Amino acid sequence: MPFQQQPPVLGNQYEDDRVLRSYLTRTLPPEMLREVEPALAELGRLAGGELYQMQLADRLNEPTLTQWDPWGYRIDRIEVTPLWRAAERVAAEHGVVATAYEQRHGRFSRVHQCALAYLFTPSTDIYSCPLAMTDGAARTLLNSGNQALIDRAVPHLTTRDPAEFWTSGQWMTEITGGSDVGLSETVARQDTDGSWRLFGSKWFASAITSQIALTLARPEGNPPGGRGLALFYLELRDQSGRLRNIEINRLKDKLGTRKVPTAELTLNGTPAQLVMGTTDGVRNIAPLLNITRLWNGISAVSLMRRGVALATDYARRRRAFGAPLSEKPLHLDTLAGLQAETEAAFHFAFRVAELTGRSETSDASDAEMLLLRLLTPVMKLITGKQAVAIASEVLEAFGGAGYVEDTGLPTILRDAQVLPIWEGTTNVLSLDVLRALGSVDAGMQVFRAEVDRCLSGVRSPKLADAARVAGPALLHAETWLATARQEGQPALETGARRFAMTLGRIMELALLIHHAQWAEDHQADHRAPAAARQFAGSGIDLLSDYDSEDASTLFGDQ
Ligand code: MFK
Repeated sequence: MPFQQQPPVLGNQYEDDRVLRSYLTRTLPPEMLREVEPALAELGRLAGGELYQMQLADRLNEPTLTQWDPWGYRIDRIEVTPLWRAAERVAAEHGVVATAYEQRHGRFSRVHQCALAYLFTPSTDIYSCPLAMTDGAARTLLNSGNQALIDRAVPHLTTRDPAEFWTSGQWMTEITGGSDVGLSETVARQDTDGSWRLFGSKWFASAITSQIALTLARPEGNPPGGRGLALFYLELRDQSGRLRNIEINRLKDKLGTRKVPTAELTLNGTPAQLVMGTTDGVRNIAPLLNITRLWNGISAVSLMRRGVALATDYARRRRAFGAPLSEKPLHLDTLAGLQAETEAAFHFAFRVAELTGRSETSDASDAEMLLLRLLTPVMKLITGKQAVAIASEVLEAFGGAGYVEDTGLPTILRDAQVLPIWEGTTNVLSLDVLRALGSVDAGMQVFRAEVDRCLSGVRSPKLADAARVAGPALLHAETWLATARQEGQPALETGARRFAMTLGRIMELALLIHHAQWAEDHQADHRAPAAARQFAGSGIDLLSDYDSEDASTLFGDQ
């Protein structure tokens, strides 16, 4: 019988996930965990079973745009793929957005929702994109206090009924740039009856199948820059289903996220409503950005987890040089590194979920609000980078099979590559970290307090060794910040990415150690401590051996 390789297999993605289950056991009240576990197990079953099989079968399908009907009418109809149609229904029915707003478990509702999103995401080809924006739009409208819009849209955005469920777009990016949003050229004109119409174009409008969008436009006469923009709400279609003075010019031909219909749009007098005030659109849309950045992190760890789950299973099925890969010390060491990165990223993303939940129920102290503001961009930028690196290693762990499209593996890498780009690139978020820190020391103080909280209960000698890596790295980051502030803005900006990524790795290490000590004490688990030790040895201080003048020397005139 000729050799036949067994493919990797996924089981129930909740039941098989030691890290998620252990984390939820530590974090949630026991009665709440008992209540929510059946729904998590059901979604885990779907994610490892039907949805995964559907995802593999859907591989070659892509969304289509039909701009004209046979009689010459402009219709701009988008068809999404069968997987995406199923994903919308599953997402609504399982409350992947709704859970955060039903508030059955107060501040823990956000953790519960993120656990659902984490299970749902890797089998649904970035349907997390419209869900993230929908969640962000619901939060932004609720924060805005605009009762008419809240009554109109939020029940649809947060329902479990697929027939009533709406998704939202987030149209910020214009051809002038996706980062420097203050350059936006879309104009808002007010009619004599007080209503508003938008004129301009949007260059990267993701998941264009949404029913509503939040967008930015400059009311005529407003000054340039982000402050002169206003936040608008619009509904894409009229009652007969026609787009309301919106033309979809084309769909983007992207490296990954191929199932997401991302469009270039022209707004030709699109009716829209002000959400809150006629200025400060960037500030007013920030709640949406922070929620989608949380989703970005949850998506990053979920893709990392998927890749590592497949690579780990495959290592047991693949023999080379006389033994399964799972018995080869070097292969195991590689997998251990991937697992440690994934666990560290997991604890960081879910810590931001916890803080978000506290902020949404007014449980958060001022210090926690500041911590959330600081950790959200740090978490987004570090997990995005980790997801790309881990996805790349996962493909390598399969050898040539990881490079072959119909294994489904290359999609993980392509999709992961969007995570450091959208919702703020690594550099833009590094600068946002400086913005969040401000010019006083309060930001670094809450950061240090969080690290201390995590490390204060460490008793296990091996974990204590890992914890000792965090202290010097944090001191170095604090010293760097103080020095760079004295040197001025160019020095601060030059080192901002190394600084932010160092903060990210310090926080991941601290949270991982904190959980590992708990898991050792309460679950006799020696794997979480092993992950913490691996991670501690994998480079935490990225500011070391760095000379701020190298960049200008390399790119200067001489
Ligand atoms: C898988 C899940 C992921 C979901 C994907 C969804 C797909 C959608 C695809 C996309 O739409 S990607 C495009 C997303 N775009 C961005 O993330 C924008 C990236 N650029 C930035 O974040 C820039 O830093 C920013 C646009 C905010 C710069 O604009 P400005 O006008 O130069 O900012 P400025 O003047 O510093 O800040 C204006 C105000 O907003 C300030 O408040 P004040 O007016 O009170 O001083 C800031 O403090 C505040 N602000 C800015 N960012 C904030 C924030 N407040 C809270 N949180 C933030 N993150």
